[in-house]
Amino acid sequence: MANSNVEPLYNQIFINNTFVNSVSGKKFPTFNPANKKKITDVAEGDKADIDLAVNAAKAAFQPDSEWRTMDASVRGQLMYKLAELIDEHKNDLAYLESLDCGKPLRDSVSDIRSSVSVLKYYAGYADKIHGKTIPSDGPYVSFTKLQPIGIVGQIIPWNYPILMMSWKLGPALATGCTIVLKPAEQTSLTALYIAALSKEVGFPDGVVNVIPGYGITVGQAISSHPDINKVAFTGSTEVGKLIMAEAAKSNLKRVSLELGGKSPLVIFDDFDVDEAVKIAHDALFPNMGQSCCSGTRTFVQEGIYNEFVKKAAKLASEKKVGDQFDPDTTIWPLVDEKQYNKVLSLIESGIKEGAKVEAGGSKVGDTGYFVYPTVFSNVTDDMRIAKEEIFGPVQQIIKFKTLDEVIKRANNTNYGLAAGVLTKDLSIALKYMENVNAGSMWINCYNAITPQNPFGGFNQSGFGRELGEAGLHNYLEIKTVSIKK
Ligand code: TXE
Repeated sequence: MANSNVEPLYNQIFINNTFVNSVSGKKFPTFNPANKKKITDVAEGDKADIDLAVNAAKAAFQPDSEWRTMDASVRGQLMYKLAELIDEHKNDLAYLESLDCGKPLRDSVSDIRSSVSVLKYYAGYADKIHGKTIPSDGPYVSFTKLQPIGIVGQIIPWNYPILMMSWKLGPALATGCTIVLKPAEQTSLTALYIAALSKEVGFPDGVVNVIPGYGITVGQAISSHPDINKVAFTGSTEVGKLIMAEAAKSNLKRVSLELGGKSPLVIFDDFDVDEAVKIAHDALFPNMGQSCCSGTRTFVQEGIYNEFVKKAAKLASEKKVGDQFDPDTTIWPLVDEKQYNKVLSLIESGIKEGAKVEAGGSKVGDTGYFVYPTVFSNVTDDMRIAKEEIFGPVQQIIKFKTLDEVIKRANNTNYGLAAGVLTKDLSIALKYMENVNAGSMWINCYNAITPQNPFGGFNQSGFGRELGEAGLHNYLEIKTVSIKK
């Protein structure tokens, strides 16, 4: 493995607390996107491996199993221990995460800290999940019992591999489900490492299973599996639709989807321009723009538009492109060739359709998947760069005049994941908040994502919420019990 100081390196399938090769014996490579060099080969799962993992998860979910009979408080303690162990291993995990997906080491460390917080937050919930007593009509004493939904399939993306794993494991473990998780094919290594840590803290066999592989094989086997009770997915809207169709065709498994976005960040001219430029920059460029809730449609009111564009372009141009392990760099590679080509072709479309490049606008050499931080002005709502999710470091600055106009334009999208507004006028902020369709609404800030705040989408950004108390409901069935008096 290139430049690694992380030993052992986990690159097999994890089923029943054991690392094994795939049934087919096949493997697939994983690469460092900064130099396109192979890191290692990973065991490639397929339907047969998913069948084995589901059998393990089913055995772990039997009524008399160790997991089902464990006190909920002990389940919480196990989760807390897992969080602490992840924290202890954060240097190795961060190194692997950065190597595999290209993000800088400090961002990987920060993702791991957030993941630890998410797991601890949900660990606290394990013994606080309860139903209600109901004053029902008739001669009954009625109450609800909230039960774990059962065997859950979880399919995660490559942009925040560890963090997305924690968002999925946290509520599933707290509610007492058993898990078959597929990491993205680009970034399997840290998921397998965390699987090893889950064994070390003492989760019973079959509770956590991790099957690397491709979407079309492993992902499809999860979403169509007759014995999986629920699938949770984070990824593209296109694949979200396929997963929902498979879930419907197979066994009507429950589905929660966290999909793409084209989030508006609206800046009124009563707001300090320098602060707005900084907030808008940080709403988009972290993680090379590869975030589902990035503020990619930057609407700026006409009075400050020109000044804003000049300052935004200057800030983006100051970024230093380079290796994820060099602490002096501020922009890093995209995850793989597919994303790189997608981002470059959308930049090209912006230029062709008449938007003005104020910064960047091209690739950086050919060593890795680097793209210059790009700022477009003169963007109109009908351009592809204003409509499609770019998932790269590309900012669209769009001019607007009035609140009513910008509310309509902000809602003129198939998505609805997040929205932001910067203004000193409370009545403007409140009207915007009431009328713009988005699962997260950020006023005078952006990316206020915390373990306590529910996160998820309106429209084609998906449904179901992750994080917060709401995140538990995806993993629970309500059983209503009535006893005759
Ligand atoms: O996504 P995919 P890709 C968006 C973003 C990006 C685009 C494409 O715009 O440019 O999607 O990225 C698994 N059945 N987001 O191609 O394919 C796949 O193996 C079941 C937004 O990487 O959706 C991986 O584990 N699973 C996003 C996961 O789905 C399937 C994060 C995501 O991959 C599957 C990532 C199938 N048929 C991309 N096909 C966000 N919401 O944060 C693929 N997968």
